[in-house]
Amino acid sequence: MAANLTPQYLKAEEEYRRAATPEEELRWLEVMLREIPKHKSSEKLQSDLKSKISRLKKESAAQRAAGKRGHSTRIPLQGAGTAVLLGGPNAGKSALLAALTHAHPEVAPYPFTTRQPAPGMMPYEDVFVQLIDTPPITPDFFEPAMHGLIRGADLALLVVDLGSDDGIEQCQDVLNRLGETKTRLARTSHLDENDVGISYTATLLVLNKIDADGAAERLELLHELVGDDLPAELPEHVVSAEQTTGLEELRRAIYTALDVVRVYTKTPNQKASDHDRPYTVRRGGTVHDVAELIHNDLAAKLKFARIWGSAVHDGTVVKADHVVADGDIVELHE
Ligand SMILES: Nc1nc2c(ncn2[C@@H]2O[C@H](COP(=O)(O)OP(=O)(O)OP(=O)(O)O)[C@@H](O)[C@H]2O)c(=O)[nH]1
Ligand SMILES: [Mg+2]
Repeated sequence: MAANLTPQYLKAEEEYRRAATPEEELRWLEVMLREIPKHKSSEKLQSDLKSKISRLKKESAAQRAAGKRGHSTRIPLQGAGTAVLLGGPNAGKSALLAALTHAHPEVAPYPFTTRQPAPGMMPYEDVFVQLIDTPPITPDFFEPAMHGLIRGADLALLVVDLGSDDGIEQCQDVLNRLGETKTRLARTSHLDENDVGISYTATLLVLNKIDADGAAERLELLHELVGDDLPAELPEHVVSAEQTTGLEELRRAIYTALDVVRVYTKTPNQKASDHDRPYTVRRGGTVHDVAELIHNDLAAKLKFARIWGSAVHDGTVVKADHVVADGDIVELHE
């Protein structure tokens, strides 16, 4: 990618990667084109962006003429971040949602039990992470709304069924099916170097039903396939949704993968912060980002902040661009 990309460009790129509709894609591509530094090393990227923009404009004009509208199911994003559960039929996606959250999805010993994406909130220490259960992906069945869900999520959990001899192949089917689209899975979330239209979502491999007969042998077989028929780079977590084995580690891994920090706010007259309700911002986020979560106005009027935390002396006065650390208590002054 071109050097010297500005924070504004990178932010637009992140929004584009997560776009769920052609309109959203177009909007952020235009911002990317406007913000890209105009020099020799970015020429290829500039021309890629221009051709993508003109193609999308043609497509949406054609759709309008045909009276069609882009479809997407938007589940309002909540909590410190969102992880989407994916996998073949019967892998245990709904059982995992039920074990990790207070949601009560239907869990049943036959395929295609789940028909609609459904969210639940997973408690982790003093925050919540949104998990979204989804219908299965098979060579013949791929709900179109899944694209937007996967792109928009911070993390994907690819669930593999170690309780059935078909489980590994069904996982490969999911990866192959996604490989035919522009929505794919990888170790980290990013856009493709050679085709900015391809969006990768960070993924954990969740190997479920380790309690089942023959699961240990299937796990060994799976390890033999990693690197050839399965991507080597995905971190794996061996669990049993039914017996809750490995679920605490999985919870922590999900939260850690979101790469957020928790910040507690207090008002100048308050002695202690309201420790029950932290705000979460991406690691590297600033005091300004925290203020924006509270109110846009507050962010605009912010003069300075005082911080209590591990990286600073108690009550240190900082400006809006100060990078916050996990556990910081922040007092905002307008
Ligand atoms: N032994 C064992 N069985 C499990 C485990 N997790 C889920 N199951 C069983 O596997 C079957 C399928 O579970 P679901 O959670 O409905 O699977 P799903 O992936 O949501 O399936 P679809 O919605 O059809 O895609 C059910 O009979 C569950 O009881 C587990 O950890 N161990
Ligand atoms: Mg299900």
